[in-house]
Amino acid sequence: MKYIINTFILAILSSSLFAEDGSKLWLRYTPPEAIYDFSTVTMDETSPTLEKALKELNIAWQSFEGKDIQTSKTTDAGSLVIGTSKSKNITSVISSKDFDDLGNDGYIIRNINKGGKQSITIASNTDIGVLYGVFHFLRLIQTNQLSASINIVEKPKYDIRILNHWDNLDRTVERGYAGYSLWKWDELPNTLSPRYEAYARANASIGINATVLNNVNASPQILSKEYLHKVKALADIFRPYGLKVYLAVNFSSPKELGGLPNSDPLNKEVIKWWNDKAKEIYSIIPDFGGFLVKANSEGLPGPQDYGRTHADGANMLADALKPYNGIVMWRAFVYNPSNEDRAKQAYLEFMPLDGQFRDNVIIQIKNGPIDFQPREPFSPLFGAMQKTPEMVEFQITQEYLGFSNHLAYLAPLFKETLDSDTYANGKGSTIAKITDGTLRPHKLTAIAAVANIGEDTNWCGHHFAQSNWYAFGRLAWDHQLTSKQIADEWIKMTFSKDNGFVNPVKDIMLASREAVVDYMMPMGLHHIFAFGHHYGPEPWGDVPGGRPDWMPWYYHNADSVGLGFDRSITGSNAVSQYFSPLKEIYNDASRCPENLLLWFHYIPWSYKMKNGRIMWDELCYKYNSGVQQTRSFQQTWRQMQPYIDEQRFNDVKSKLEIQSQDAVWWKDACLLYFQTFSKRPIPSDIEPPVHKLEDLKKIKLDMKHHN
Ligand code: BDP
Repeated sequence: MKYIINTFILAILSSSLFAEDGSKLWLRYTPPEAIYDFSTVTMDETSPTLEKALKELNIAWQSFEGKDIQTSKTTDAGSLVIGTSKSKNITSVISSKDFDDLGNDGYIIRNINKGGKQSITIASNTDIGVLYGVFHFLRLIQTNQLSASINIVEKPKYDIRILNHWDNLDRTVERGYAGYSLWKWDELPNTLSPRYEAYARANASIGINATVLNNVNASPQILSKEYLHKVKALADIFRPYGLKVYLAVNFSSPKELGGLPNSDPLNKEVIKWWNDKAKEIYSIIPDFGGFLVKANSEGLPGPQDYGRTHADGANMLADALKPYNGIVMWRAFVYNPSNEDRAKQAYLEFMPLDGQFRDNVIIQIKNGPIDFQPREPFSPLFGAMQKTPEMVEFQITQEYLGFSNHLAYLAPLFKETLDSDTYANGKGSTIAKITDGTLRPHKLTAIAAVANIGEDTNWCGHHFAQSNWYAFGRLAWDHQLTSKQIADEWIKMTFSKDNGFVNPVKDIMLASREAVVDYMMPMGLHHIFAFGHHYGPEPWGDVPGGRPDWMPWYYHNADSVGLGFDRSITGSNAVSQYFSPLKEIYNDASRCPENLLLWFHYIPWSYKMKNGRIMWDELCYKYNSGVQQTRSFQQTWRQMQPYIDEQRFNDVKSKLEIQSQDAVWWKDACLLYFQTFSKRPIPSDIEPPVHKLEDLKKIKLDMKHHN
């Protein structure tokens, strides 16, 4: 305690009520209650990454104290010592044994008493670990959590923590709602936007160490020499922040870009083309990460075009990258318009290939078996492929959760998947433990998410959408953090540390994803979005001649008797893809979790729910509760005005208004439409619809997209 009083400088609380545009993300460094004195930082090494660590400390100190930090090579001068296990300053106070378990990215933050002088030491095996440690230290200060007895040892749960940008070369972003792409391909490699470094820095601050720059629906052009040099320019900026570059590749590149007659993975010329391309890439970008591949999915080319398997395709690319330690992330997002339930298809295609992939291939699996819906059960492929490394793909961008208009804090969704027990290796085989190597040691562990980042000043369109980028990074580092902890630290750093703000806003965030589920698709309903753009409801949607598995009716199956998709043993039998006891639980409507009931079962309108209500009534109450929640978010937010700057207060206020109106739109559209089948009244104690079904059916938003 004495130590805190001696060395901590009390800072004057200054509330930031001036306008803020959100561009600083969670790196605002507003002065906390107590600041640890790091006016002089001791460091006896140098490297581009360590320079970034110093630069970050300087940004923070400038913001806290209005002064630059000083640096010193000897420990006598400063009360903050940073360095790697090669530094003399570090090895004189931390035993080499302590570094054994840290791996590449881990670090120690420890208060060390040397000859009566206290100092905080941030140490790692590598300079990137030091940078991560510095960000952790600054986070502790900003959230008022730095204690005198600090002794932290951290290392990430996954080796590769990667963002997937769905950015096209013309700078549009597929499913992006925050403006054009950050990557200004036309100007690269000569003109370098300052946002490239800001992007890398933000990622490093939450431990994200990898990024796929381009859309999975990849243009072959990205592999041209011209573009590789543009990619190199970005990689050079990202490198000191530990951020590795990867590319999504089009499987037909040998044909489309290389002019070969085909792209058959067993064709010698094709193999040579990829080998040469890999060599070229690594000569330009020596630490290039590898490829992400979407093949034979939604009309994209792939090995099956030549009668080959996903393994044939993935292995050919893996062999080309192997000499350079590159990897292939091969996506399992595959489905065809067939009679087979779409939810079953990835499993059916990939299970027979288990054990056939090279060891530098990892299968990237969307969290649910369909497609990033507000709620899905987890994909049954997790844990099922016993011999193949698997990674989760989340979607941070809110394609199916109200774009950048709706406040939906997604940590609870991410956690729901990661904490799901697959029972693959018996009880306790959570997806987190399967994919992070705890239960099955694999050479490769990784976790991915589709980014929500664009050129908008506030990066993500909605100020609160920043929390989802943040939450993904934090969970990729440590999936045991709770959604609440993550929200708490994000709010304190992004908005205000005042409890009058933190607590109510945290409540909004924690309730928000469930509210979206309630007003869009409660009880396991899914994919009843408007065609193409997926904004707003269209349960009646039908495009004559269109793919059935892109139509809402395929999923909801409403008729005069009931609602839902029968995936039980007597239905599509998708339940059988899960391990026991889940398959039995999901198969039995009375045991199936009610929040997935209509996912796994076709249920009569009059079916009795656990709370005694009939299914139709419960559906009405759920939609209504979603609407009421958005209203309560608005009410709470209105009271937050005194705590934060006007600009962000107003931005969020108007987005909450849109969300609330959209929630009513969803409720009315779904209830009025389903009522044409159920023929039952909407319970009198819920808000009656304010729209007419005919009017809602006429809404056609001008947003173009293929499915
Ligand atoms: C779907 C999106 C589509 C993507 C596809 C994918 O609607 O734009 O290309 O996922 O993940 O959800 O490949």
